Amino acid sequence: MKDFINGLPKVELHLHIEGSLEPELMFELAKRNQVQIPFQSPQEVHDAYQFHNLQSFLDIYYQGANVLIHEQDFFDLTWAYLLRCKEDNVVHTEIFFDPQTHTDRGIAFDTVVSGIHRALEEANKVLGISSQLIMCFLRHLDETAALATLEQAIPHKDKIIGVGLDSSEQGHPPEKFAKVFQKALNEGFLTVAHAGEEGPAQNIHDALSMLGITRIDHGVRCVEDHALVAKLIEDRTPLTVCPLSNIKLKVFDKMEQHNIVDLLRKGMCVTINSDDPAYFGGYMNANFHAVADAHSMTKNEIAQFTRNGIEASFISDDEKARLV
Ligand code: ES4
Ligand code: ZN
Repeated sequence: MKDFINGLPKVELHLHIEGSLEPELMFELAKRNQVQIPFQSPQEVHDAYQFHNLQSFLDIYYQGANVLIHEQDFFDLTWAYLLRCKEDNVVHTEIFFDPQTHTDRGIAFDTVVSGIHRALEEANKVLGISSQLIMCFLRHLDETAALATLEQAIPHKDKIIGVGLDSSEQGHPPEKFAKVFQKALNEGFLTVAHAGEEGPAQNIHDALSMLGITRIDHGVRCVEDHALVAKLIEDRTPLTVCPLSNIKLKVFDKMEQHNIVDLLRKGMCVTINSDDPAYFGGYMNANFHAVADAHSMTKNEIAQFTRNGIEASFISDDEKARLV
C-alpha cells in the first residue's frame, strides 16, 4: 500500500504556505534578515512543536512568520513547499496565504503576493505542478481589517482565485465576516472557510449560508448534525480534511478515531490535505499513510481521495480532464 500511495497523483487543497516553513529555513531566513527568534537551533524549534489545541499552535505559527521579510523569502518558502509537492507526486495545489500576518508587520501586500506567485509560475514551468492561490482573512481580527485586506487584493485578481477564513474559530463565527465575503463574491472571488474544525457544526451551516462558500476547510464536526451530513452528501460539498493536523491539535485523540474514512464511505466529497506540514509532522504522503495505517482501505478508496480532490479543485474543466 505504501508504494501505491507514494505513486498516486495527489491534489492538495488545504495548505497554509506559512505553515510549510521548516525550522531549517526559519533559521536560514532569521540569519539572512537578522531577525531574532527565541530558539538556539532548528532542533529546539522542532521540540517546541507540542500543541494542546489550535490556539497554542497559532501563537507559535505567527511568531515563525516574522522571519519572512523580502519578496525572495516568500519565493524561497513557496519553492521549498513545491519541491516537497514534487516528491509526494502532488500534481495540483491550492495554497492559502495570510496577508494580514505580514502587512501588520509592515511588509507590503505586493511583496508577499509577488514572491509566492513567482514560485507558483516557476513550478508550473519547471516541475509541471499547477496551482491556485487563496487569500485568507484572520478571523481573530475585525471585519474592517478584512475589508481593507480585500481592497489590497483587488489589483491582484489575476493571481488570487478566492478568499478564505482561518485562525481561531472559537468566538469568531462566520457571521462576523458576512459583509466582506459578500463583497469578495461581488468582485468575482470564490469563497471558502475553515469551519467545524474546533467550532460546532453550526459554523459549517452558517459559512455555507452567509459566506457563499463552495468548499469547507476541515468540517469534521459536521457529524454532530445529521441533516447537515445528508445535505453535504447530496450537494457533494467538498471537505478539505487534514488528518495529521487534527491529531496534533487534538481534534481527535488518535487516527483510529478520525472520521474521514466514515465520511468517504458515506459518499461525502472528502479530501486529504496537509494544512501546516512543517508543524504537524508531514506532507501529503505522510497524511495518506497515517490514514491508511489506522484504517484499512482498498486501493480504490484511497484513489477516491484524489478523484475528490480533482472534483473539489478550482481548476477549469479542461484542466481537470488533463488530470484524470
Ligand atoms: C490553521 Cl490548522 C489551522 N486552523 C485555523 N487557522 C489556521 N491557520 C493556519 N493553520
Ligand atoms: Zn487550515
